[in-house]
Amino acid sequence: MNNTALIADAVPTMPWEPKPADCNEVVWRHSTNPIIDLHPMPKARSVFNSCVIPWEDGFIGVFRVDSLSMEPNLHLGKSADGINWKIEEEPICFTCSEPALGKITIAYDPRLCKIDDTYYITWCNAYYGATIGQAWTKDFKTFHQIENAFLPFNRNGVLFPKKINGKFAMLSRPMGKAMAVNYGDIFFSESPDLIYWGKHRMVFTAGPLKWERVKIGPGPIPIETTEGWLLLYHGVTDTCDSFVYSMGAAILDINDPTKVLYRCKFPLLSPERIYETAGYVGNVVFPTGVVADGATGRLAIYYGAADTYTAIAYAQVDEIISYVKEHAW
Ligand code: BMA
Repeated sequence: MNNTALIADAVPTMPWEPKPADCNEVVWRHSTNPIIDLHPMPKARSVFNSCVIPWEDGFIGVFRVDSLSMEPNLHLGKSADGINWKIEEEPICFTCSEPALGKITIAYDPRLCKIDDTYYITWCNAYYGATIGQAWTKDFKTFHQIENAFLPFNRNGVLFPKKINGKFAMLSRPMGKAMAVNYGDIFFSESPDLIYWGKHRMVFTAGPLKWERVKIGPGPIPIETTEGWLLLYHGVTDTCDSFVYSMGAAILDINDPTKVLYRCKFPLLSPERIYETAGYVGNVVFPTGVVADGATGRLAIYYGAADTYTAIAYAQVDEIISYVKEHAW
């Protein structure tokens, strides 16, 4: 019987490890993290900030693969268990009827979202600066690129897995031109057709709490629950010489996600393990994917670690909801 707040299909084959007896946290790490190490295939330096989804009897994912020359692009991967991945050597080839958009030079931090019978990929796309690229597929064989959602500069375009009030809905993080200034807050936008996006509304801004005071951005596709949309997001703080990226959580109203019902004052996962603290960019925990099992309320959260590795963390949705409510600010 389904006795969890999670509203999702059952995923009996999803990756899972029970919480270790000595763990007092709401989120715990997969015991053999990282699941994707450096140089996982001949032409790749690293794979991280990627997104996976149940597919046929196993899982499929769109991966950020940084090449040997460090250019990021999007590659398809398949897995039977969600842990051991076979990632294609060549980037996804998108068809696009718009010559101005069709030549992808840099693409990173993909999200993969199923709405009805279609899979949508959104990513950080280079078009006179970072903006949100969009494409769809029904079979993971042909991929149709459509318009960018927004003008530059924007990062982290995260679709909701259902239309809201009859419209496609997206969270994103508008930003300034330079990478390290004009920091980001989380905004909501809606569209009748994925081409024309509007009704942009601020959802929440980087907060006064130190761990997320510099910038925030939406993480994986929002998780539908009886309590509202559970949003995992990244929050960034600064130190004397760098940034620290952690994962936080908030609960948004189910019919009007611009309303924040609860926002947790503590991060749920921060860089602590060596694969999170040391790498191409140290001290980065960057969640971009989640697999949710509606039968048990289990979550497997996929996150990029130190802009170098792919790792998994686990949680129970009901435990996260209680924790967020108990520690809301
Ligand atoms: C963000 C993006 C992510 C990256 C993170 C930490 O702005 O560039 O791809 O993981 O910074 O470097």
